[in-house]
Amino acid sequence: MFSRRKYLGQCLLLLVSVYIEACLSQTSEMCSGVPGVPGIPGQMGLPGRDGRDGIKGDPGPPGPRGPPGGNQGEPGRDGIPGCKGEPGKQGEKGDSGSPGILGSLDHDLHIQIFDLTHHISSIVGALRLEGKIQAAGGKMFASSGTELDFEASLAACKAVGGRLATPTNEAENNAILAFVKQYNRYAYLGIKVGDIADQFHYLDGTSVNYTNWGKNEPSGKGKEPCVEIYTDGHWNDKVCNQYRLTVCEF
Ligand SMILES: *[C@@H]1O[C@H](CO)[C@@H](O)[C@H](O)[C@H]1NC(C)=O
Ligand SMILES: [Ca+2]
Repeated sequence: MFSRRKYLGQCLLLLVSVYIEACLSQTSEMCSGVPGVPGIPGQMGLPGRDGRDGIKGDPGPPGPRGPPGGNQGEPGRDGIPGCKGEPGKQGEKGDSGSPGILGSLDHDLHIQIFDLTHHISSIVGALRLEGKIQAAGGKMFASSGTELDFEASLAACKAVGGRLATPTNEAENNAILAFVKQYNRYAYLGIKVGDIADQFHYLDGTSVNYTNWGKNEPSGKGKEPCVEIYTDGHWNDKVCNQYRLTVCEF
């Protein structure tokens, strides 16, 4: 009995000491044991999924030259300019250009032209007021008041930069008529018979597009190669050596 109880006591004591030892190892490092041997590494896992695309890399070096026989390449750039050539021969003079529009002119020039135009129209106005000038259809007519034969009248008008008065419509005929009435003298016109009798032309050879013949005129049948204007404005073919009022146009 005694020995069995003694054995149980020893067992109980052992249990208590093991328990205390276990409790102490949980609360103090002092109680940790020697590290164990490392385990065997595990097997390699499955490959991961593909990552996202990276940024574009630099271009690689040029490839090797290809075999001959390819298509011709683009033309190369121009070379260096060559030496200056000999000057060419001077060309013929061109036609003079048309006058530019006023808007493109210098401001001062514009004012000068304006003043000039004003002065000219003032002079023309004063001369018209005195009956020295008759204007019609862009032409101006004037008379010396003197009487000359046809050739001398032509020369007199040319000498002052004009032409012998030549009516191409009723307004111009009336402008000439004003001087004929003013001086009460007939005047020669710038119209003459051509190579064919009774065929009258302007002095530059072009055919007439306006006539104002009097009754039964022209009557000369080529014997009266010049034309005079009466004081009623009608025309008559006439010999050229008479003295008639000189009327010019400008
Ligand atoms: C004849 O022609 C001129 C210019 O060519 C013109 O000014 C004139 O008005 C013309 N006359 C007639 C009657 O058509
Ligand atoms: Ca006649």
